[in-house]
Amino acid sequence: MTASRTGALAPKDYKSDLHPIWCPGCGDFGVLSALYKALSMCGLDPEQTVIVSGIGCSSRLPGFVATYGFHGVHGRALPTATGVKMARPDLHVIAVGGDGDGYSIGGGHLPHCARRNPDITYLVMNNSTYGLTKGQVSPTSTLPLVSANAEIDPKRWRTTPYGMAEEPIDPIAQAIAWDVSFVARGFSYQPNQLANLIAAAIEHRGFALVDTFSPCPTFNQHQTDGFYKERTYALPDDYDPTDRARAFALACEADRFALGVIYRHDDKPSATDEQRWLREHLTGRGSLERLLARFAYDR
Ligand SMILES: Cc1ncc(C[n+]2csc(CCOP(=O)(O)OP(=O)(O)O)c2C)c(N)n1
Ligand code: SF4
Repeated sequence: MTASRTGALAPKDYKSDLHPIWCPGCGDFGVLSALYKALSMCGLDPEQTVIVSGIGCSSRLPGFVATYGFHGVHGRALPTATGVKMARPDLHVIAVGGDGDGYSIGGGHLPHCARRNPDITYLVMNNSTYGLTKGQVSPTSTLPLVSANAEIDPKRWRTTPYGMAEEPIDPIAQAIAWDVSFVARGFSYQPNQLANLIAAAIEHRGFALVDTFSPCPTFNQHQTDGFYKERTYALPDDYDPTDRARAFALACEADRFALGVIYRHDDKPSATDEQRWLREHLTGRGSLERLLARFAYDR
């Protein structure tokens, strides 16, 4: 590894020896490059950093970063990452994955992670499809009900050739409703802005979600980079992310997607801090010994 001018590691120093095997044009390349930059901006020590994922194209990401990594079970990135952080609060823990992994099979973990508020960053590469399993619709797909539209190739949506009748979920609105303590949205075609968002999420104390539009050109012919370029806009400088009602209203905007830090609740106690307090408190009072003594018995 080489040191940058500031003495910190440069983005390229966080690259592993593995070259990404994503399709040409996959949005996940932009997310990976933004993550390298954010790790460098935050000056994270690779030996003190763990990246945890589930299963999916996006969940391959830990292999491409020269930190510790854990490629786990589909949908279980958050419980695994929480376990790592609670066992080793000194480490920086980043969970990554897709919208199927995070909002469908693993969706039940999100509200509880929000309640616990562990000090971890969660990066969701939202391509609105199941890329690795060849393009089924996902919980964030907005494929129209009837796919007569020539822009949508039915061969690419083999499991839903006539479109889809279900309403998509909105991960940003859900996260705000659950009081996730840092909620941001990025776009993989704006890697510099995304790097700033990821760096802010890493520096946030508590659970931070960065949902990123990360198009899948191979299987999602509907939510393409052009689709998001037309519909996204940057939040103005005077936007106040601590106003929860305003953030929720913003998340509910139809066909218009704000990019930036949409909501933050900085003074929400983090599970990491609570755990430290409990450990110190119990140890100080000798409660552990008293607890163990209750199990002693005379033969
Ligand atoms: C328990 C379990 N169920 C289903 C699968 C099959 N499977 C693997 S990846 C995946 C979906 C991946 O989609 P997403 O999380 O959106 O990630 P992407 O590939 O689009 O990045 C599924 C259903 C699995 N590996 N394990
Ligand atoms: S299938 Fe889609 S998500 Fe998977 S690597 Fe290819 S472009 Fe990326």
